[in-house]
Amino acid sequence: MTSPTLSSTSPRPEIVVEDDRTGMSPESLERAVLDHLRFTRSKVLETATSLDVYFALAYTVRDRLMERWMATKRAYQDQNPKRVYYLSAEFLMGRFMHSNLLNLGLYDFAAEQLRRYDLELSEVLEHETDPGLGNGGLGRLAACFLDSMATLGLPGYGYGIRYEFGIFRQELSDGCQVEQPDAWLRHGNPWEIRRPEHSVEVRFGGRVEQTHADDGNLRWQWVDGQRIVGVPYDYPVAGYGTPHVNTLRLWRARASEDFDLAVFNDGDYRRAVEQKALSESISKVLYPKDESPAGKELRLKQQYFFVACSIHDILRRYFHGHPRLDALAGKVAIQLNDTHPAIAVAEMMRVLLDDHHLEWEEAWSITQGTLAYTNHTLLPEALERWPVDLFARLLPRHLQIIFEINHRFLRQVHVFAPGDDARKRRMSLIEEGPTQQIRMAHLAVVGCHSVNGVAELHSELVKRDVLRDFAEMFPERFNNKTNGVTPRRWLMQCNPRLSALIDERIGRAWVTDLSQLSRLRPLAEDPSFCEAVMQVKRANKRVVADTVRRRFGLHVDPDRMLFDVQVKRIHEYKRQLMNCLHLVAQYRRLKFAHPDDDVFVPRFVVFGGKAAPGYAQAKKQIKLINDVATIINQDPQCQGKLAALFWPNYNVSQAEHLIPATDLSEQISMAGKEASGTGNMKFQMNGALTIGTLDGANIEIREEVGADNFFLFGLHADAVRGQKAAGYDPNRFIDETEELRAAVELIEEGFFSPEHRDLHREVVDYLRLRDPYLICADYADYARAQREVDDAYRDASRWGRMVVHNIASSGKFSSDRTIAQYARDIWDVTPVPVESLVEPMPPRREGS
Ligand code: 26Q
Repeated sequence: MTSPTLSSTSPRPEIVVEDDRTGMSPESLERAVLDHLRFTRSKVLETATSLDVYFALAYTVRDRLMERWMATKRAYQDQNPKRVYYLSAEFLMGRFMHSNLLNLGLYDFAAEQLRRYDLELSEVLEHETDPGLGNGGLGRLAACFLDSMATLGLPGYGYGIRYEFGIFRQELSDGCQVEQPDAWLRHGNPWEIRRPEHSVEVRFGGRVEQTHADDGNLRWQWVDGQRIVGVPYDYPVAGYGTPHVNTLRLWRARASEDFDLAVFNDGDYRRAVEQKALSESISKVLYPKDESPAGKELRLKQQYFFVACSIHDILRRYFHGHPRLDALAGKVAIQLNDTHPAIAVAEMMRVLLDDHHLEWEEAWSITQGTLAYTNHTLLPEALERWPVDLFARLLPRHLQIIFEINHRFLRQVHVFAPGDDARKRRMSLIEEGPTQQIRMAHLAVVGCHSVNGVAELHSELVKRDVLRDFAEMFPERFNNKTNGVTPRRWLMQCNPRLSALIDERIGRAWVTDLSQLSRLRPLAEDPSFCEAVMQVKRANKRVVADTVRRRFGLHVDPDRMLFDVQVKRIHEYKRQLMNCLHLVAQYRRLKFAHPDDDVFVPRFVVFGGKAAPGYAQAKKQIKLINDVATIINQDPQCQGKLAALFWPNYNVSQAEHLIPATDLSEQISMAGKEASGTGNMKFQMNGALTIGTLDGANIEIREEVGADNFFLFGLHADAVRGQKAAGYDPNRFIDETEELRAAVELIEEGFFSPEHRDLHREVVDYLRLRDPYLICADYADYARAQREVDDAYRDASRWGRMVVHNIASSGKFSSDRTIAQYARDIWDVTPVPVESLVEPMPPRREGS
């Protein structure tokens, strides 16, 4: 599909830095914005809307990334290093403009310049729609990883899908979640560049033919079926403090032209148009993460579509410098972000066998040497499976290859454990049952040289539970890479006040070496520094309090109230319901138990997060939280003491707003269920204290900050297993725990749903009869830890010290550390120098 470019026929043009066009001086920048207004938006200042200004500024910034982007591509081409490809069905990038301004050192310039036209940069930035091409943690992790790869100067690429509709926009109507489409491309997108010359054709359906090759060998060929074209859109990913600009390449599905012609010529115009729309529906919408990922045909098509396009593209780039495939694993590392791209195992084999005529053994060793897999879940019901008959219909050749992989693999299992048929059944890539299913996690483990979990506990549990048999057979494959987050977006960008304060004390090397934050530790004993940190916190809380008043008409006192925040997807295992029960208990205490309780620590309790549209239980919890919040906020007795809010449409931008203003971070999942969590790290970095269980990366956070600076509660993972094995009865705990019993009864009697007293009966039944995530068993200890939170908060200087300890101990949780470990242990890639032809801007301290 690749059409010739100029460079393939003529000598490569030198990159010329036209200072006039892309200069960094205030004059050039001003000229550029005015030019883009005129020539790109057809406006002059007098007629421009602030959306026009946003676009003119975005193009101005983009122009200035271009030289660096081309220089980076040139450097990678010339030096031809081993490259790494991060395949992910989701990239939750967040807005681009702010971080690109910071990376180029242009933030202050832009702010000053706009001010002269009476515009606030922060308001102009609000025009950018937050690209929500992900569900939550896994998609955001992919975005942090791209940031770190660029900043570390690694030749890394992201590959994914350019969904036309991202994760739905969440509205609340009478306290219930309502999903609205997210048409994020409506106004156009200045951050992407369409690259039709690198389009790739992908096949679905058809059949497998056996042919005799000239060399006398038998070959398989996948023929006929429907063909769809993947058109790539590239996004620049700028590193910080380096000229590196890497690429995120997202694929859009289009009907292929000859397909169009053929069907249209049939004369059945209506069918032809329908078929075309059907082909293009592949990249139409991001699937929300469901409570049970039932085999949706379109989702499998999405997965194969982006994997096939990406592998094709990766090999095209590889063949530039290498005539033969035997060097592939030395030149290409492909990381699979969960099993969503796990079909890559079969696709790689198909390409090597059928298109390049390699022998099975060689193809297999190249495939395994190239691919690596990251697991992100311990919930057995969340492991992906696809019905065999669906595969037979859409990907017949891949099915054949998977059966062959399985056949050879089960022979190996037989050698490993002769006669252990139960083990073979457990390990098979094919699950037997009423319908045969392909187990994608098994395919990934068998086809990859590395399998990693995302926090120490998680990686241990992967070996002990979900993939136990595999860990016994291939122990060397299993490893841990504890997640991290980028300190650029999650500290420097979202919390300029705290960043400035840190700079004052330890300089700004922390931005690219977060371990430097440990130098703040001695300052925990310096009351003036602690007070300065708490002043920053109050300033950030005031900003949020202001938003809360304007948007929700709710008055909260940022100077007195503790801001207590739980933001993440709504899921039973994350236990938002336990937090809600505690909120009810707090309310009861104020209202009935001790109305003039003067030791009551005033709190503003914030919940936020989306529920999968089909996840009834999660949606009931949203409604309950909203009903409880409404009663509390209306009650005069709560004025200034207790307020609650379900923050609608939680996304990356809202996180950037809320996290810097949080005092208490709720990380309260049932132990053994949260693979890692990454929100926990963002809160810690921004000086929130954590109330949490021994789950995921909480354990490592607590290890870093010390037990005294972390509010721990709850059963640990083994005790959870013990409870369950012993026949768990939630009622016993409800009866034993007065505070819990009273809270449950208040909900049960319809106190929070006066119009419809039975409304929350189901949530109560859920707790009394099932409580699968042990909320009742953990409640008393949770409430105890919350009382400790109150005690600590009442002692302002103690709290300040704890906050400083938390910030100072967050260095481990930079995604730079995580990526350096992937690069060394799994990918074997090293930084590539890029000589910038443009003058780098000295990184500057940015204003708020
Ligand atoms: C699957 C099938 C059909 C539709 C959707 C899905 C689907 C989509 C997204 C399944 C899972 C996801 C996302 C999972 C996820 O975000 N996991 C989180 O990954 C983080 C990064 O490693 C961890 O920190 C979290 O603990 C983990 O929950």
